[in-house]
Amino acid sequence: MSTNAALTFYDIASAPPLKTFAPNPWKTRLALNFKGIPYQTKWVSVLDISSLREELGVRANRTLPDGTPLHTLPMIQDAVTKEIVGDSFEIVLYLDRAYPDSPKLLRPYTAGLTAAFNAHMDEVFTKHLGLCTRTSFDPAVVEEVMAMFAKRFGVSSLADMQLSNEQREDMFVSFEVALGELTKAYNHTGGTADRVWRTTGTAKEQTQRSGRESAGLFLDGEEPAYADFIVGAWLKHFEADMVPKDWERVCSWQDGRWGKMVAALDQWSEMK
Ligand SMILES: N[C@@H](CCC(=O)N[C@@H](CS)C(=O)NCC(=O)O)C(=O)O
Repeated sequence: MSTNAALTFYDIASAPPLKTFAPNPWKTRLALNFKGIPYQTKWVSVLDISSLREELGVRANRTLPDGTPLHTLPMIQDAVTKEIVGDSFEIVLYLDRAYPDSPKLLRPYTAGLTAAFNAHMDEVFTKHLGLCTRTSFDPAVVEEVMAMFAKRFGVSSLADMQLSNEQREDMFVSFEVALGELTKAYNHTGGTADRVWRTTGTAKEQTQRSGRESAGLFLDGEEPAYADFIVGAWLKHFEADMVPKDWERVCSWQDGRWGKMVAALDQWSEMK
């Protein structure tokens, strides 16, 4: 782990050994590694994010339903430019601007489109977070963290939010459908052709699948753009916080696309 890089990346501390697990910090980790920018990680307890941001004078970028500001990570601090950026998408804009000689995260004229895609993916994956039944938070703080989340959701304990087997099964189906919709973007078919992702069902549906066009593992072929890191970051979160057999189920969908994609992101996943 480098300790004297100019750029500091603040990530949420996991259980030891420290690793990225939360989706938005994953977006930044993948982006920094892809650009090859030297950096050091500062691991922050989720309970200390507010005090850290307040100390550094970085405003909250999320608001809870009751209007309370919600302080989050990732955040980066660049000792060269003296800038501190505390939102994963703003970090991308900053990195492409401040490090113009490194590979671009955003292709020309795609910032707005990618921002909309980011918001959409956050919504799609957040809706299925109930399938993540493990947690990567440090056991030393996990009880306090769960109590904080329960308070946020207005329940006395997160156990009150546990899904029944039937609800869980429905959520799996909904998640498979949602990732099927996303597969249409990878296969460049537009928005109507369900046959491009249905790998199960009647024989008729299966034979319809021939003739599709596949772009490859990433949205636009072999080279990833930031939009791929958005999807990859969320997948990595599900991989970390799902029980292995549930993650394997996700990996079996859509011709195994998601497991292959996560494996392809390994080269930009190093914890520095
Ligand atoms: N819009 C922000 C959202 C960041 C965010 O929601 N981060 C989560 C982790 S993925 C967080 O720090 N949560 C702290 C908490 O919920 O207390 C960004 O893209 O950076």
